[in-house]
Amino acid sequence: MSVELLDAATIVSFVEDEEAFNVSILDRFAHLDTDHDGVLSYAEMEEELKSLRVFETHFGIDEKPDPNELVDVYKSLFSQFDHDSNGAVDLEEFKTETKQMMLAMANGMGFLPLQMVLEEDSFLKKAVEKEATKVGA
Ligand SMILES: [Ca+2]
Ligand SMILES: [Ca+2]
Repeated sequence: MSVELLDAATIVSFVEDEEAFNVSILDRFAHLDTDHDGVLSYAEMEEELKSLRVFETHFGIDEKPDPNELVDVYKSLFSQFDHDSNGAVDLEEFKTETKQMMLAMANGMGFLPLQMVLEEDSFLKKAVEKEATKVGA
């Protein structure tokens, strides 16, 4: 985990660079798919869902939720990913939903950069790193 400064433009440019975004999605998907069956079960998605929770905490939605409520939150996030409700998230669902969530977040951020605690290998962290290389180049 590290603390990074993140703004909406960084997220949007990361998501809109389709080639780089697809590579990150594939990477992340492969990492989460621990039994290598090509889809993500709820248990496999849990890690990702927890990192998504970080967003909500930053936006001030239930700061200290009780564990039971958290399970409900994860389950509803999972069903958001699972578009065809077959109990598993495939690569296409993962990609579409991740993109939508990141764009929704960018919309909610406005123009002011936010300080966020980012997990290593999370999409937001990758977005920040990508932006940093661009600035450095
Ligand atoms: Ca799997
Ligand atoms: Ca599905």
